[in-house]
Amino acid sequence: MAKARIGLVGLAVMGANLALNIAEKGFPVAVHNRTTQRIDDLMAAAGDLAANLVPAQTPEALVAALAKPRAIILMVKAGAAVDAVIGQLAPLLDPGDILIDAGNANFHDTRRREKALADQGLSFIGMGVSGGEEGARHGPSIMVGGKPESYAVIRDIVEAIAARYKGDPCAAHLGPDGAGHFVKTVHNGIEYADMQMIAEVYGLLRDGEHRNPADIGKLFAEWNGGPLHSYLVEISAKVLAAKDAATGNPMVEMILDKAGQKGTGRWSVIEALGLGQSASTIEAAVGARSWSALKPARLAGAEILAAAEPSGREAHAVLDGDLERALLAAKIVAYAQGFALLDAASQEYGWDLDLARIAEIWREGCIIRSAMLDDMARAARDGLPHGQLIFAPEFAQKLSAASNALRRTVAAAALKGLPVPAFSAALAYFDTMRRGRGTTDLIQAQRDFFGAHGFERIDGGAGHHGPWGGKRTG
Ligand code: 2AM
Repeated sequence: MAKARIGLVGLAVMGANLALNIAEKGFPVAVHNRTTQRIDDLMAAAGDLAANLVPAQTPEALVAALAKPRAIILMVKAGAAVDAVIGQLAPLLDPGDILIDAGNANFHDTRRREKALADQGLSFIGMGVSGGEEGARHGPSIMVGGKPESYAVIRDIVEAIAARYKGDPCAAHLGPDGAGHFVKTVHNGIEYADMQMIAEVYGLLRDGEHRNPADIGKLFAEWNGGPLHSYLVEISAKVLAAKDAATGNPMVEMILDKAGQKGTGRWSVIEALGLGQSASTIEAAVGARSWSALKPARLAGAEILAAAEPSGREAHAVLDGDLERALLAAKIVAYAQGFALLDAASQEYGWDLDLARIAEIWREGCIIRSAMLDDMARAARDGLPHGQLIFAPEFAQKLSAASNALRRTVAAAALKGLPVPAFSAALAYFDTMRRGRGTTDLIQAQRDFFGAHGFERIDGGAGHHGPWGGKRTG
């Protein structure tokens, strides 16, 4: 048999679906998994596509099945498993061969692996893949980091298996080493914020307006026909309409309110802080998931803090129209913070990220795909004033028009005693960025008072000290 164009290791759900996608696009793909039963299962389930799958029972057989230069996709558990598989394969490979990590790696790991493998003459690509199981099978969004010449070897395959937006593949080489995995991390961070904001609307309608899930789901389905059109609003509508087969209750009401997380949201926040930024909407979403895990404490808190129940909470209605605009405004801020984070990292690591291209490859295939990303891509192409998406004319106008709805929503939530951390963070950022004069003059004075840190004067010059006399303590 002719040699396979590409190899794939790791045949859990994502890997198996990606292998079928590659096979379907006409590329012979050699497949391997540590637990070989998964190889047999895939072959059995592949139907006609089995003709393009080459089962390899061992890493050696996998390597032997590949045309040179060999390219092998790793779709194994992020972390130690990636290093373990690299450790197995690298000694079997020749200079010029390429390993491609398609999992959700921390980009610092990707940079480390790229360096280590380069020392052995091997190429390493960090490839972010978004779209879940369905995307992997029928077209994900693919964010590639690595050497351009390595990407050139697999580009035809990557573009063939990616989702398409009006014919344009949702796949791109975004920069060297960890760039692809970093962009995927921020994609996931934005996803966290987007999901949290939708959940905050759900909470306001459920606990503030006593609306049932089916009713809220209908509202989301309506919104999905307008400017909020997006995969996450669409699936939220479907989720809220679903009934639990066992009890007949709305499915969502049978689900424990404790959200899981794997790390990409947290990494976004950590990287933002490390770069001197604050992706506060993403932080709010990550924090909300962490707080959700404190279920027993929250149940206790409902009793211990019962006296704090706000009075007159029914008086502060939140209106559907306001909620729709509030979600739009908050979502724009979340994406803006995500793009600002990408820009900061791009400068720090010398990646030269093309923000417009990133927005373009997120238009289809990935979890945050939405109508708005095409507009964001256009805005980024035109250049973001001061690097801020919220200053781009179209978005400045949209935000300004929706900002009072966001304000009323956050105010109503506060008066009702309902938490909306991501909405609140979005509003605080918006109000900070539209005020030329902030309040850190006082912070600088405080710092100078206790630490003699000095300050800049508005009439010029740095390193000034205030008239605090001998009162300084440190
Ligand atoms: P398994 O089926 O043998 O467990 C997701 O867990 C995927 O990562 C699975 O394909 C799993 O293989 C693989 N995986 C996890 N840890 C691994 C390791 N240390 N070596 C090889 N594959 C691993």
